[in-house]
Amino acid sequence: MTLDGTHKLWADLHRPGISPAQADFTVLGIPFDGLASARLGAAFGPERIRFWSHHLTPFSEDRTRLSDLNICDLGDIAITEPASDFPRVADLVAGLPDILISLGGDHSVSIPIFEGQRRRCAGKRLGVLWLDAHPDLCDEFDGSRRSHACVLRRGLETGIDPQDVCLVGLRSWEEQELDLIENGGLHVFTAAQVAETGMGAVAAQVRQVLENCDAIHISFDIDVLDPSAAPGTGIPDYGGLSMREVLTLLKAQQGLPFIGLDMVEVAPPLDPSEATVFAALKVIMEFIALVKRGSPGSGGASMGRGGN
Ligand SMILES: [Mn+2]
Repeated sequence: MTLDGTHKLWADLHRPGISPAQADFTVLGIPFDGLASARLGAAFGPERIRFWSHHLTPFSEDRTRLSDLNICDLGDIAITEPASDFPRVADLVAGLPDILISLGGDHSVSIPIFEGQRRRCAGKRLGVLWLDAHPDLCDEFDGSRRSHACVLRRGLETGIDPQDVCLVGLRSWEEQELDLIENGGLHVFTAAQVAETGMGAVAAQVRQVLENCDAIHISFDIDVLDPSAAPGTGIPDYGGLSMREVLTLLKAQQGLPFIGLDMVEVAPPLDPSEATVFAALKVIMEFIALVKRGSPGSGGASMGRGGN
């Protein structure tokens, strides 16, 4: 056993010294939980996710070989004051040439990520796959318009068309969100619908929506999973998805033009087993493999140019 890792960072995929232009994926940590409304801890997500990435192998579960891919890990961007620091995140994302993998942080850090992705897809249709127990469609929450409960509302204000947004795994609501949920034109697939109709059917409907888009960003709140699988998150809500359902959903989207994945609300201090961190890593590594499988003949920095 090697306590400091049997592999290098990101299962050996991180290439020290390369730039995003030379990489297939750029990783950015945003260790900030100052806009979470309940239990803190998500600020420790990036460090623990990176730490345990040293113990993963460069393969997906279907044995897709990942070792010819290049990750540029830019490290963390510190958020002290969201009003002045969020724009730095947006600017960085807007200038990326490759696929973003961001590590939260509470979900509020995805507000500038949506802004950045929207900017780099100017004039194109940006689709969103939103996996979360919550729709985060509040206009204001806890006295802030940047709360982690307002993220998708702010995203829509950047010009993302509700018709290009699929929300999967929802099961918790605020009164102020209901009008947009019921009449806003978004594609809503609740956790209960997934249980009743099966993820295979839901995944096919999601694909029909996202196929119309020029670029796709996945926003992944770890609380979309059932708390029995991922308890280390600020506001656990039972009746959630299984990891297998999540993987079925992702696999059905192969070949779509992905430009990013944000992984948020992973709060390691709230789960001493750290299984929640491994859940996040499973999604990240399977996302990397999904992108590779969807880019025939890829490998190296030629793939993953969906949004540019
Ligand atoms: Mn959530």
